[in-house]
Amino acid sequence: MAPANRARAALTHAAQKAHQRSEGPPRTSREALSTWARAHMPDRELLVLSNREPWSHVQGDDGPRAVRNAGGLTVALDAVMQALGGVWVAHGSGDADRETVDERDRVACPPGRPRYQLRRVWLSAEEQAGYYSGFANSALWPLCHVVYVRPRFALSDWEHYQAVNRRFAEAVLAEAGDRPALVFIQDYHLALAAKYLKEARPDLQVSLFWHIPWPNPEVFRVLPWGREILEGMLANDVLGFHIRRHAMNFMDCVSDTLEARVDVERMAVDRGSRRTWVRPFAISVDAEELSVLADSAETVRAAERIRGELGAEGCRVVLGVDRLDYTKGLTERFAAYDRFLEKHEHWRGRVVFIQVAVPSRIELPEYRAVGDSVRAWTQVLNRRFPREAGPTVHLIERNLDFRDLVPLYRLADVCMVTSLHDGMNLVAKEYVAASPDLDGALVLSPFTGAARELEPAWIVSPYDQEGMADALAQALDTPEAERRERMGRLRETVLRHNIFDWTLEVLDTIVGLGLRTPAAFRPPDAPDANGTPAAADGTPDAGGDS
Ligand code: ADQ
Repeated sequence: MAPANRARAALTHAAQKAHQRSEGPPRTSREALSTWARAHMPDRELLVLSNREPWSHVQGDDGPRAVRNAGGLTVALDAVMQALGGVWVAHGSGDADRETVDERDRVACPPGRPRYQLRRVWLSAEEQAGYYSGFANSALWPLCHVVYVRPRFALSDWEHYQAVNRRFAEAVLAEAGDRPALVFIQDYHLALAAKYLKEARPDLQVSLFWHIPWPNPEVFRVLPWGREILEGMLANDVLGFHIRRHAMNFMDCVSDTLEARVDVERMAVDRGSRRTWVRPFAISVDAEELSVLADSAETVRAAERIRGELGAEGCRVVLGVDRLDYTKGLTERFAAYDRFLEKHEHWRGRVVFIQVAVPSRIELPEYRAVGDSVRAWTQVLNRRFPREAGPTVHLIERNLDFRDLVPLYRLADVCMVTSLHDGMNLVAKEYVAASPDLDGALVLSPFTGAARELEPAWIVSPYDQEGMADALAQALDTPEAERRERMGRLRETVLRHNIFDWTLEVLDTIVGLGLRTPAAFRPPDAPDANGTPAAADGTPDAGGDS
């Protein structure tokens, strides 16, 4: 390298380091979350309930092998569970799961370093088809996402959904015994679990986080069992959504459907003798870990190796990373890419598009159709816009390990997130966290929860093909200084609020609002702010028999 170039490289490096320092440390570390949990939840067991298990066992050449079902949420809850040592109840889906549990269907986790118990619930193929593929993914998922895919409402799916929710609740109750416990339920697979839990144990503290959007009443009212779903959800003490809009939509649906007092100012719903607090909590990623991994020499080397393998030397790289799901706007993205190359000719042959797409819910026809569409578009684009050094579009249809995904984030000059509707979208935040050199640009759909926080992105509607093609061109054409400045602001936002902040906020709110709930709405035996148990009629216990 010539001395002038070396000097410039050193100055750039110094400026990046200074910028990274100015971003400051994340507010909550994994250790801080563990310390908080031990200090604030010492007297009750934590029970997490989710459809997906944090660890699966799969058959390997030398017998069962433990596989971590990674994801920001699993990692954060795993940290709390390791600190507190509770029980995680989930569907046992690995092909060696049954071989690895004890007589109570439990396996100690993390394997090899046991700190908490995973209690597996078994579902038959029929239950899985009705509860998961049926009601959860063919009725609730399209209903909540409002992307013009018509939800399917089948009575047998609904019956399986109720039965499986009850099965999960029974497993939680068996694990709780008669001890005080805080149950933290995840997502739309388990809308009814709280109701079954509270029927048996009104004193349990039960909360649900809903990871997908919530529709407005006009959309919601087509659900034949809308009343039952809302009643089930109102059995929770705290209900969390990613953004305020989804929380408000939920409260509007309650107002329209049930006899209940909806207090918009306090964000609380009172029904009979129960109160449910409704709150927004924006989920995030383990931003610091991603940033450090992306900054490592190993990642930089891997990124350059991939560049060579894909024939992308001298080219800019555009990236998409998604489950193959119709809500992610993949067809719209490919169509916009086609228009981009058609209209912005100077980029032809100078940009490579990498789409990493993990197959998802392939038992459903709508999902197989997304795969077909993406494969067809890849062929069309590669035919229309050939390049000498390699294909214009690379479609990688598999699940990548984080160590393989982060180099792609690092390599990408632009990441496209084009969801037609999305609760949050973690890919947007992962990409920003994994761009420590500030060399990147995010094209982001306004219909993601993430768009509320990531305003310096190039925000454009996936329904606007022309706009998306132009936004992509702008993201590539914008001078480097502005691109870096925008990425710097995005990183500041993502690093300031990580997945451990989210977990701490949710748990702290559950504990704190439990204390603030007026006695009239508190279940018998639940302690008030002074730790005084309430009397059976809900009034505070006078503390003696005099
Ligand atoms: P998802 O709809 O699954 O999550 P998203 O938030 O983007 O969507 O998370 C996807 C995760 O899967 C990311 O961590 C990403 O890295 C990973 N992933 C995607 N494709 C992959 C591949 N090919 N290989 C490896 N990993 C891949 C739901 C809601 C979202 C909400 C999250 C969390 O739909 O709106 O943000 O839950 O609450």
